[in-house]
Amino acid sequence: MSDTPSKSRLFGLFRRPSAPAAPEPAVPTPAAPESAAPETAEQAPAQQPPSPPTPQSTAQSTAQSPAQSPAQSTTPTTASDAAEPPKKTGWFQRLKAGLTKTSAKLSQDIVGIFTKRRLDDDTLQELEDSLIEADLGVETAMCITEALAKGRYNKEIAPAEVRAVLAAEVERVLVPVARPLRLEGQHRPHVILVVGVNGTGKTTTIGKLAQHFTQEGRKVTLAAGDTFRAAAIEQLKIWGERTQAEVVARGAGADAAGLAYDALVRARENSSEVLLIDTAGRLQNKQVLMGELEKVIRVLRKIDATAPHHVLLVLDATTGQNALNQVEVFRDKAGVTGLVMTKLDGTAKGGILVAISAKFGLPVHAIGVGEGVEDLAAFDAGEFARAVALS
Ligand SMILES: Nc1nc2c(ncn2[C@@H]2O[C@H](COP(=O)(O)OP(=O)(O)OP(=O)(O)O)[C@@H](O)[C@H]2O)c(=O)[nH]1
Ligand SMILES: [Mg+2]
Repeated sequence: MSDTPSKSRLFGLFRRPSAPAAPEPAVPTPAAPESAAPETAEQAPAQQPPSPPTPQSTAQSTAQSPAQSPAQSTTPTTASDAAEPPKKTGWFQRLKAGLTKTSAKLSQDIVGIFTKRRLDDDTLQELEDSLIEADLGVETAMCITEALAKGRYNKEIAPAEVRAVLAAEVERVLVPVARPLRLEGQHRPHVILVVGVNGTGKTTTIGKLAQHFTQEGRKVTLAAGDTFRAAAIEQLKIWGERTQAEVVARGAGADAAGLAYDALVRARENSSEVLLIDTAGRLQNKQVLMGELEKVIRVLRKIDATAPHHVLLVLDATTGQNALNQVEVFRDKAGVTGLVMTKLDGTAKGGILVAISAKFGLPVHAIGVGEGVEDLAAFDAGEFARAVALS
């Protein structure tokens, strides 16, 4: 398959640009939370790559209305869509590269297990162990071995056939959750609250989404709701400058719920279509901090009883099994409506997305495959399955 996604499958959320984008400098990421915010800082970011993003490629993500209800589609196909844009060395290449450790290990195991051996209880058990080690989750591992056993028991099986079954089963789990982020209804603004533990990529994802919505012609306001650190506020302001989005901020130490309230008032005043609210990273087992998120939501609802319209949980693909607990707690406390998984460009643990999908069934809206503004891709079940099982 091609590493350069065609515009048609380049996401419900993003499509290829009509014009190349200018190179962008990296938005500096504040240092890991320091002592000023000890309650948010107990888990260092799993990965905070210091390097700047790849210079912006010729492809910028722009938005397209997603697909849950075609009638809701808001992004027209433009004339420029007809022209094939310049090729970008692919995000899918990076996804594949990122998942190489996972896929190479699986592939090696499969060859080791099935070469010149019949498919029986022993080989199935060995395969199940290998799949669990790859973070795919017990449930998915069992589904895969069951699917494989059907009609093939006691027969020899080629490793390629095993990998094909693996890809098909992974895709089967992921298809229902691969749902582009969609601005539904007539909300003004659509309020998108972005939550997650420290360093997962929340602020960067907000920047990428702001870019995407702005390029779609929507007015965007950003709320610097990570009020713990001045550097976090600055980081969002830079994204605001870059994406021409107004940023509502207060000084460090301000009340996050009050800031969110102000931001929603302001976003209404300036007729924004989208309000993206950043929040401080917080560990899911910190009751007080989780309570603060609940307060943010309560306060927003004083202005708009339907807000927030999306609560995005940003997960770091390098985290591994802890991500399951993050999903559970943030879902219960903050009403997470969908997931974004970042850093899939460099992890041996990307299989966790399959386990999360099988367990929670929450929509996976997008994946991050790099630090650059274009490095947010709508999640594609088939591509992910192929990257894990067939590459
Ligand atoms: N490789 C890679 N790096 C990413 C991706 N998304 C974010 N990052 C990097 O991850 C680091 C943390 O990103 P932030 O956006 O600051 O994370 P955050 O969740 O806002 O962090 P806190 O506010 O400290 O909780 C930065 O160095 C980002 O550039 C991604 O998809 N791939
Ligand atoms: Mg942040």
